[in-house]
Amino acid sequence: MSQTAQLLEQARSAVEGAVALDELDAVRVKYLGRKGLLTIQLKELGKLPADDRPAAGQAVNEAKQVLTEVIRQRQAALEEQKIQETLSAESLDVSLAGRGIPYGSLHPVTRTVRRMQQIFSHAGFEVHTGPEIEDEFHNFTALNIPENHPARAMHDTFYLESGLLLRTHTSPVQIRAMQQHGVPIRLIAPGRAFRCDSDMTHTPMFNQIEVLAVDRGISFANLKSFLYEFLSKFFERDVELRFRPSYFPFTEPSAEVDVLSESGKWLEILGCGMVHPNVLEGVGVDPEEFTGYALGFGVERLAMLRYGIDDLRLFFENDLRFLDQFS
Ligand code: 2NL
Repeated sequence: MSQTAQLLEQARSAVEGAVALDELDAVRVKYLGRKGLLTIQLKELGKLPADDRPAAGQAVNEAKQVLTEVIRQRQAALEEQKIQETLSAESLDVSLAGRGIPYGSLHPVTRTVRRMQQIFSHAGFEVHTGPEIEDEFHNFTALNIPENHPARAMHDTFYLESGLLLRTHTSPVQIRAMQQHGVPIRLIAPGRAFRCDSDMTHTPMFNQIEVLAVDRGISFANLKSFLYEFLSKFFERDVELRFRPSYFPFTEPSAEVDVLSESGKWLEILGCGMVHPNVLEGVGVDPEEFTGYALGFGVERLAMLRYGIDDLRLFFENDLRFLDQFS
C-alpha cells in the first residue's frame, strides 16, 4: 500500500474513534492542517522523480478530498448526537403534576364581619354603609353629644384641617339612614372607625358593627332577647349574659354586656341601650310614637374571642403565618 493510502486509512480510523467535536477537529488538524501529514506529502512531491509526481499528486489530492468528506460526515453525526443529548436532558415532562397555586384566605376580621352580617340579614336587618370622613353633626351633635360635651374629648378624635373628622364610630351611618329612609327601620352599619389611641388593646383604626332597630313598641326586653338570640348563633352555643348599667350619650338606659366564656370568665363584648329621645327628635322622629334599641360591637374583639387570639396587633401585621391559619 502506498504511503498516502496508509495515511488515509489511519486518518479514517482516527475519525471513527473521535467521540467529540474537539477530538474530531484535532484529527483534521493532524492530517489536513498547514503542517498536517497529508499536506506535508503534497509539499514533498518535489522530492519524487518527475515521472511519478502527477500520479502521486493526484493520489494525495484524492485522499485529502476523501478525508475532508469523511470528517464532514462525522462532524454532522456528532452535532446531531449533541443536539439529541441536549434535547433529552432538557426535556419537559408535560405529564408531571403541577406545583399547585397557593390559595389566599379571608382575613379573620372579614370573616367575622361576614358571619355577623349573615346572621343579621336572616333577622331582617339591612346592611348600610357611609363615609369614613364625617362632619361633627353626624358624628357627635346628632348623637346627643353637644359641642364642649366631655364625650367629644373622650373619643380621641382625629380632626382634619378642613374641620371634618374621621368618624369615631359607625353611628353616623345610622343617623344618615334614619334621615333618608325614616322609620320604622332595622339596619346594621359595619365599617372602620378611628380613634387617636394606640396601646396593647387599642389601635387607631378598628372595625365596628352597630345595630339599630326603631319601630313602634320596641322595649329593652326586645333588646335582651335579640342579644341572646344573636350571640347564641354567633358563638354556636347557649350563652350566658350579664347586663351592667352603663352610660352612652346616645342611649338611655345604657348597658354593657358581658358573655361568660367557656373558661368561666366574664368578657365584655358590646355596649347597647334604648335610643335616646333627643337622637330620635334630631332626625325628625317622634319619640312618643317610636322607640328603638341600638348596640355597638368591636369586630376585632369578637374575632379574638371566636378564634382564641390573645393579641389585637396580630390582625394588623398581615403576617402570612398568622393569616394562613384562616383558609
Ligand atoms: C360602644 C357601643 C354603642 C350605639 C352604639 C347608637 C346609634 C344610634 C343611636 C343610638 Cl344612631 N345608639 N349606637 C348605642 C349603644 C352603644 O356602641 O361601646 N360604644 C362606645
